[in-house]
Amino acid sequence: MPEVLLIGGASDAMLTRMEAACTLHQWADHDMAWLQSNGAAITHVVTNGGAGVQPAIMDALPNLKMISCYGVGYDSIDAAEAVRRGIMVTHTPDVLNAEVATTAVLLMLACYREMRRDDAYVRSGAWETHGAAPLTRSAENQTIGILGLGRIGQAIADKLAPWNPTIVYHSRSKKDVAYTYYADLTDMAAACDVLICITPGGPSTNKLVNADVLAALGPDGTLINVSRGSVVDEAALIDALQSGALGWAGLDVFEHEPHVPKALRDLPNTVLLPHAGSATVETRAAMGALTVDNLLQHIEKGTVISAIPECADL
Ligand code: A2R
Repeated sequence: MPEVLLIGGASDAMLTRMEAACTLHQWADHDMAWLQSNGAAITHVVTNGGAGVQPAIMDALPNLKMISCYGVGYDSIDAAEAVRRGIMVTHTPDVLNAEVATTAVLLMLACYREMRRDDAYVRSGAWETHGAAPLTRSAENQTIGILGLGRIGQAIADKLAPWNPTIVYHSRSKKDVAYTYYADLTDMAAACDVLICITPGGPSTNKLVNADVLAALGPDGTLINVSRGSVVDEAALIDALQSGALGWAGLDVFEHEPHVPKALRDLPNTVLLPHAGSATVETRAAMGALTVDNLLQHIEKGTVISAIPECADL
């Protein structure tokens, strides 16, 4: 049976299917010394977007043929190096589009309608002692900028339709869509009420949302990040939220997860989630199924369902 290294967790359903078709080694049970002795037998890795495959692990797997990544983002895997070594890498696009889009809309509405504040208002008894809570802002008819109009970005635009937004977007290339394209992110931020980040992580998007972009979004602006923490300059974000240069932030991702700076946790104008964009039972099951489908198809036929773009020609 092919030998597979599992980095990170897997559901029971995933484990059952994998254990029936391969010899599964769990990285959590081993260390680098074990890998140096046993790595040559391993042909496949199953990992997730957070753990990826660190360079030292890739180096210790000279016969690695395929990496199946659970998650659409794969910035923790050196894709160029994988291609150079002829290693196929797959991920789980599309099956999480709707869920991550729901998370983005949820964060945006929670900011606009002050869900945290009003929930605390009821729980503290303040409603009974102080009367009605202060008014909130309407999320209707806003100009919403999508940074990264890909699969999930489009799903977010679709899901926002009932709030009658004007959708605009910034990405590297102009798309064949009816929304207005901004070649410059700061220009787009200046035109927006809300900026929603949904690009991949990695070097090309590192701190794309910097102090200038946040200042352009402005005191009445709302930043939503459901992409990667690295896309936003977190220190600049904290400064902007503390000074009032930026109004609100709804964040699912952070620079050094699971660490979230106390300054962000203390701010009343933030809504924070623990990287839960796709974290429902149903969507995680679909992601797990596609992760194992890719693995088993590669083992059985040498083909895959959803290669990362860099590996499309392998
Ligand atoms: O490359 P383009 O022009 O198609 O734009 C892509 C955009 N993007 C960028 N935009 C501005 N500056 C960059 N340096 C840059 N790099 C990429 O992000 C495209 O519009 C979008 C990505 O779309 P998809 O590849 O379809 O990814 P998907 O499935 O929407 O997932 C996005 C990310 C994942 O990589 C995870 O990090 C996260 O959502 O869950």
